[in-house]
Amino acid sequence: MKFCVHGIGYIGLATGALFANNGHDVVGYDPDEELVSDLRAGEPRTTEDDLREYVLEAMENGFEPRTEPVEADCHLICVPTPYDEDAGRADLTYVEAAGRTVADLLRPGDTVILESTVPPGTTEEVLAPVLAESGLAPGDDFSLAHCPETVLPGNITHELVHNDRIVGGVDAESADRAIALYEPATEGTIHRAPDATTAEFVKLSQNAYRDVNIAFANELARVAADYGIDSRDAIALANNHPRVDILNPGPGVGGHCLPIDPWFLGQSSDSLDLVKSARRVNDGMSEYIVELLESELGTLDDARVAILGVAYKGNVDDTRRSPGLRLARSLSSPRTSDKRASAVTDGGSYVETTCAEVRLHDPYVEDEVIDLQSLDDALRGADAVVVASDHDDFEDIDPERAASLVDNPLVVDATATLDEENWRTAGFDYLGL
Ligand code: SAJ
Repeated sequence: MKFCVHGIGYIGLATGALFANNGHDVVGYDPDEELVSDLRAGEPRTTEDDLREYVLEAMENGFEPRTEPVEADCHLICVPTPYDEDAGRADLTYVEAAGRTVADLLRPGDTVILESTVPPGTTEEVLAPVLAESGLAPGDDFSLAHCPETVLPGNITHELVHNDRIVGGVDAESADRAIALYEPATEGTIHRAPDATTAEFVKLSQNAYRDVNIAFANELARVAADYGIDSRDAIALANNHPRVDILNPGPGVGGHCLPIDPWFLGQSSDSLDLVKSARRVNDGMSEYIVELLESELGTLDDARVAILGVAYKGNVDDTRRSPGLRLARSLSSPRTSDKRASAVTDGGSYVETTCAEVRLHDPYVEDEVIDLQSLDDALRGADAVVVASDHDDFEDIDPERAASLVDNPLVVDATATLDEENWRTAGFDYLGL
């Protein structure tokens, strides 16, 4: 069967490779010429080695990256759906544009599947009308379904094949057709949702559930600190119960999915409450760490803070909505100091504020815009060290060497990545969450 994948970023690339490696004839269409030429030259943009191998295998199996879309029996839409902060809504520009591209190529009997994560109602109310501009009717003349991707960055190749999937069609035949495509290519169970909107809702619920669970862990971490106990010990013990599975506290929740999907879920509803609070709790973790540092150091005035990890989580190079960068922004933005309070009380005309000097280190990230330093440069003269991504590499940092470089041996291990005992032995004040 002939496939055209619209958008060969992270998800489209992997999904196109999946179908190519399962015997289909797949074109990966993307207007980004550099992306396509890199791929054609055998250079997929990924730090995941097994995904690279999987894509290269797909190229040998005929997977063809192109800057022009083609007619196909199945059009898979895997385009980005950014969150428009100002509007507080999903930006569906790319979905609409992909829909127009497909509409120009659509033939009776084709199948169109939307994989991008979208607010409930998008397939039926946004994509279907765009596709109908072809003169063909969704459901009657061609099949249209939503089959959300659910792969975990860092483990994509395994999850692509093994995860269960949810499929919802605009009618029963659309769902049948989509299920028939995914079933032979994957090993997980393909679950039929009653309709496309339910499939969209389910995907968003999965991510909102995880965000709420992490928020609960983060709240427990703050409460545990008030009792002087270790939240991770407490959570591990609590999780021995057969119906309790609390996630891990950390410096906040980043990435393109968990911090955004709760807002997509509530986009056309006034009923978000717990989910909204969870977002606030998770976003508040950077400020919590700032307060922790302020209380340990007395003041953040010119304090040098080394943040280890600007990727949004361990062992990935993605910095979108990264907790480490959020913490850096909080530390670098001027804060009201006691001096300012007295200046105001004294009726002084100047405002004195304080902020820390932040150094960033991340061995996984290459980014021209982010000013990253070597580990030694970040640690040299530091008054505090914060670990904000659980990269495996950080487990190998030698605490003795770190102690010889810093000015003040204080470490906040927000991701529980370091060996507490070794760091304490090296002379560090070790704080966890
Ligand atoms: N985090 C914690 N504590 C935890 C687990 C995670 O603070 O116990 C933090 C991470 O450090 C990170 C953030 O949460 O900052 C998100 O990381 P993640 O590994 O939980 O998830 P993502 O965003 O990489 O991928 C999620 C996954 N969704 C679920 O597990 C329900 C993935 O399966 C989805 O495909 C992906 O979103 C997506 O594309 O929607």
